[in-house]
Amino acid sequence: MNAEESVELEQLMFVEDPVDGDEPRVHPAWLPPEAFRSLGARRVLVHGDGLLVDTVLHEVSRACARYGGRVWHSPSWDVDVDLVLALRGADELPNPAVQAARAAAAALIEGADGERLGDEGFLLARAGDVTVVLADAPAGLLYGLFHVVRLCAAAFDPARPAERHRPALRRRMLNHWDNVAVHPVMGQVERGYAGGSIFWQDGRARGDLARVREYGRLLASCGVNAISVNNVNVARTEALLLTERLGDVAEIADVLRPYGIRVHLSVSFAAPVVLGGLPTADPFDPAVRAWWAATTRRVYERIPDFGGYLVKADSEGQPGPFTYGRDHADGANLLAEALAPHGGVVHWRAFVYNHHQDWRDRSTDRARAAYDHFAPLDGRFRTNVVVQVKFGPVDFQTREPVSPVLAAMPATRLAVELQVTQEYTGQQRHVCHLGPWWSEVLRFAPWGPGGRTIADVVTGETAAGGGLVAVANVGDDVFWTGHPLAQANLYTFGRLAWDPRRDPTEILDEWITLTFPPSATADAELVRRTLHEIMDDSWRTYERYTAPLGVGFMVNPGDHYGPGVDGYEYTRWGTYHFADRDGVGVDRSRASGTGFAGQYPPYWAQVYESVESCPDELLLFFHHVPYGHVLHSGSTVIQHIYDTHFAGVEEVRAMRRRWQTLHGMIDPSVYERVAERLDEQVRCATEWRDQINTYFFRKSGVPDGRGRRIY
Ligand code: GCV
Repeated sequence: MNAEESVELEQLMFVEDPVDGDEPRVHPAWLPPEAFRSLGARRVLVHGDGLLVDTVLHEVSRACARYGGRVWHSPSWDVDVDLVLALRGADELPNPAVQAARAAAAALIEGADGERLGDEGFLLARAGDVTVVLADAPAGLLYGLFHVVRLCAAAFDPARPAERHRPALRRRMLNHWDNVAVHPVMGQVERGYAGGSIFWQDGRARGDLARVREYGRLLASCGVNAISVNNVNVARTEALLLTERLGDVAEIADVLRPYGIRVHLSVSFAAPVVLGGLPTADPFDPAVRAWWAATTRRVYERIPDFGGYLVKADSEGQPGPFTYGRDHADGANLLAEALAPHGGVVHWRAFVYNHHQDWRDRSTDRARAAYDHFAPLDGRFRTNVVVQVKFGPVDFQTREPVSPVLAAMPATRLAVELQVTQEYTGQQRHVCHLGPWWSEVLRFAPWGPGGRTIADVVTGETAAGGGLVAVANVGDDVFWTGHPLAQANLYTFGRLAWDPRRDPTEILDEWITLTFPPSATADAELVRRTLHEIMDDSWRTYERYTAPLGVGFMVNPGDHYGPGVDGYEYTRWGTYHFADRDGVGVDRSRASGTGFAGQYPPYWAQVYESVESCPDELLLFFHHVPYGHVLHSGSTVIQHIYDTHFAGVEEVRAMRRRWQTLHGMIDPSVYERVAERLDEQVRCATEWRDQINTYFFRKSGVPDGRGRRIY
């Protein structure tokens, strides 16, 4: 870079240009050019070197070219600047702005318990008239830059007090359930609701990775630093990514590296057999261990910063250690041993259960399975194994208790797995902002109120902490996520993974400001207020018109969209509600049920055990009760079902009316896409209401106390 001049504007990325001659533009999500207006109008000095510093320079250059600012890279002479972004360890320069910035920051850093900023942390402070962002490593500078973007003009407020930021979690990861070869049932992206994969198409890697690069930029801006690029259900073609097709993975890693994102791979436990031609994949077989060691070495030769493996084993038909009479610690440790010399990790999923259950068998409880398999293994996993636990004991339902596994393995690194892709929460056709739900999970105190929380578990206040992981929700859709408002779930995940204790409504507010920048909106306040009104409580609205009181899984089998009250009732999947003429719900108490309630530490075991103390919203998860049972709310179960279903549909209609007030205020293509999806949400919520109410009316014979129409 020529220090004599402002940095040349590099080739514009495709946010400004169509991806392809005839294709529609791709929506910039929460990074529209306008979000950079405040930054782009300033005089900016960047000091330091490295791949991610180049990314910072590129971002600043692009913003300045658009909005009239200037950028310098490590000038050794005096320049008047508004913003300095500098690496603390970078060469001393006779540049007064950099020196002043360092001096202003020094006291602050050393004064605050001497804690260093770490690889990803940064400091923002004012030094005279200048805003200073300092970091110890290039990734910190990149996160600091995006912080300045989020703050807009507030980053330059003379009265702004100094701030230090560090991610609470080291690994903030998205799992893509993308298939390389189109799966005959699950398609290109399993549980994907936003078109095809941005990585793969029709059996091969996409040649053009511009979109992946743009994705990396979006992820870095909200704090995500790791992704896995293929489905946890690893079929033949996908298995080859580990060996023959490793080059494709390397290309993706190359494109994401400038944004601080490491690539991980889902692998098949049977790889030594399927790819290596060995007769066994037994973790105790020396040839198997040697195969994993050699294969992993080759992966690191090609991708030196490769993150590690993700494994779904002995689950829903995937191979695993049970075949060889070994347990999941044996299986996970096999891969961990191969990754350890290179600094990689294994994310080993705890989603293991019997998916060939007999619905007549009331003693087997799918909710118990993860704990039964994994809790006894606590302390047996190598330190580079992260046991990845779905947040609830069953399967990403709209409401479930928090998985008891998360309180049962103090000597194991645990990660919580969330589902950003809205498989069970409206499939990106419904507005369902999941931040409040995730936050509730992260704030849950499994040892009792006031005690340590799930956020503490994943950040490492018990064992080393395994991080936060989520199943991704993007595809090649022009809005990335199908429903434009579903972008907020992706953004919120990243921000919660950076700081799991943050208020999700505040995060949503950030997303609104970035996505609909006030400077580009006719009535910014109206837009903000309306979006909060529509989105803040939308998860609870979704809960109201779907399966009641935590019972879950009243969805259509297979695609999991829309009501199917008995869809899973007589199947092998272990997800039942047991509704009869007298009552509904699953008895999971120790006294008379499956005993699942006893998997919690004493405080919650006791709360969940009794019908009297169990919270209303989980009542049917833990108990089978008569329709006339009176809830803490004062309503009976049956009347609660009717009331919430009528209310839920009204709330969705109100969402649609509110959205209509934004007509003409925002990008017409966003307006139209959301409007169209809200029509579908009203239709589908009405269908839910009528099927659920009618089902329970017919079962119970109890009429609605308010005489509304039930079919
Ligand atoms: C990737 C649920 C989904 C499956 C998914 C599975 C999992 O059962 O419906 O599509 O498979 O969870 O998390 O492994």
